[in-house]
Amino acid sequence: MQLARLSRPFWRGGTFRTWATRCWRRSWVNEARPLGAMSPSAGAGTNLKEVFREKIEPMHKQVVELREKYGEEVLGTCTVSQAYGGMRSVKCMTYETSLLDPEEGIRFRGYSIPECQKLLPKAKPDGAEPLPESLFWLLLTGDVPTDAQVAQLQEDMRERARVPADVLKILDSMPHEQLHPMSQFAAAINLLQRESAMAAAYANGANKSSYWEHCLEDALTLIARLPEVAARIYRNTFHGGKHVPPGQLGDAHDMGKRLARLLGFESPEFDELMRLYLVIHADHEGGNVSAHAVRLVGSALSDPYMAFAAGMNGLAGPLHGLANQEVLRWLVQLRQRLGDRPMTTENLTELCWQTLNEGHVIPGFGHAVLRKTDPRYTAQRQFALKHLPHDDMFQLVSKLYEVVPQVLEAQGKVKNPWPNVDQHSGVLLQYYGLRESQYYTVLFGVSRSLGTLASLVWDRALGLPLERPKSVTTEWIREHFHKQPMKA
Ligand code: CMX
Repeated sequence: MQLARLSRPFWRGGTFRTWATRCWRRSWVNEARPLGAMSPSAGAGTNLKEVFREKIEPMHKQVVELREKYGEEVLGTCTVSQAYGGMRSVKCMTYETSLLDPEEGIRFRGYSIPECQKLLPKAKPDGAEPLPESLFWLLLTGDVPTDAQVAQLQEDMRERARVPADVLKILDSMPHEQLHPMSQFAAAINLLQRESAMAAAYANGANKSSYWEHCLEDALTLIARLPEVAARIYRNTFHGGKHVPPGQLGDAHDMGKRLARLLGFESPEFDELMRLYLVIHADHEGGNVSAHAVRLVGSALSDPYMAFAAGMNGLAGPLHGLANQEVLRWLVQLRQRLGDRPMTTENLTELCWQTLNEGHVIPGFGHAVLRKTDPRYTAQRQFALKHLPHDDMFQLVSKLYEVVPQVLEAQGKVKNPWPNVDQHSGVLLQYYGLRESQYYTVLFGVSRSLGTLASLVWDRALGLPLERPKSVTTEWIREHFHKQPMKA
């Protein structure tokens, strides 16, 4: 009885067993395109959809048991200050694909960034950075994939990758100089939405137990198409609309190299940078603005395109993903302000104070959760030390690592004075010739599709309900606490 009551939100109108039976039966007869170009010999072992399908029942079971056992336990509380203060540290949601520790930084399915760099499959023959598709596999299934699994996923993605011609035409006709690349990006995602399998299935009365399949279908198609969309925006806005025809991509089999080539870059080092970039920006647990926006909008059963577009509008804020654009602008301004003076601690300290006294934040430093240097910053620093140790801009960033935390600590209000991911990414991109900083957040967005959409598939697989927290007015707070005795 207790179990049935608790499990109701997951599979309304029945026990887990009846729900699961319905689900499996439906999935055997489903008409959705199987993942991967299934060759006769390809078994479920290399097919992402089939591998994922097997993960759902045990996960459901675990959630039901946990809710039965601990459903009435308090996970977190919310004070009046937290309600006014952006809900910092309020534990009130679950998110399966990654977890952020304030001291240690992000772990993708339990693996730190260095562990992912070591364990995930790389490009053949001599790639050193993980393949983005391998991270998607890990985020979705929780397993480190084999080379064969990644190869099949890549093949499937390549088949989905072509963006419809009329969508490209609309992108080409946008007012590129007036419209920020992130506005073009969000608009493009909404334009692609007309092909949503989830929206079509819902309109045709699909059963709730099949939502995850349509959601996965949309996630894969959208992720596969984002490199061409992103590159189109870049070439339209900054290179007079001269495009690299996707038909000429040759052996660009993985998402990183494909993106690099479509953007117009030929160097194998830049391919590696794109792979690293796509992997480290993919996911940062569930409460950040972009991930939470995707989850929130998706909870209304808006399809993955709609949900992801919402997340991208959130990523475009300067306190979130747009910080990578702001960092490069700030570094360039710092160099101008420095003029002929040497890059000493004293001179840089003075210029950092100038930024603060002008009423601005120092972009690329601080974090709402992290309390140490962001491991995503460290991964990029290691890439720089390997490939561009003598670059001027890298020298400046390295020097700021020594200076800014001291300035922010002296200012006395920042909870975390250490650098975050955005402090370093622009420096690497400009070194290889991608200098248009207004574009940087689009690359962040392409990467974030891997994490937020993997998570969205789980939301639908677990049947998570509509998000609807309770809000109160200031008047309510005044009245409510006025009537209660104050703590001594
Ligand atoms: N420079 C100057 N002041 C800063 C600061 C920085 N880098 N970081 C925080 N502060 C200030 C805050 O603005 C706040 O000031 P007020 O009390 O006047 O409002 C105070 O210090 C306390 O803030 P906090 O609790 O330490 O930080 P928050 O959780 O409120 O904000 C963040 C986190 C990231 C928005 C903030 O550190 C910031 O603005 N950093 C610069 C922008 C940036 O790099 N954003 C990218 C973050 C990573 C990402 O999402 O991509």
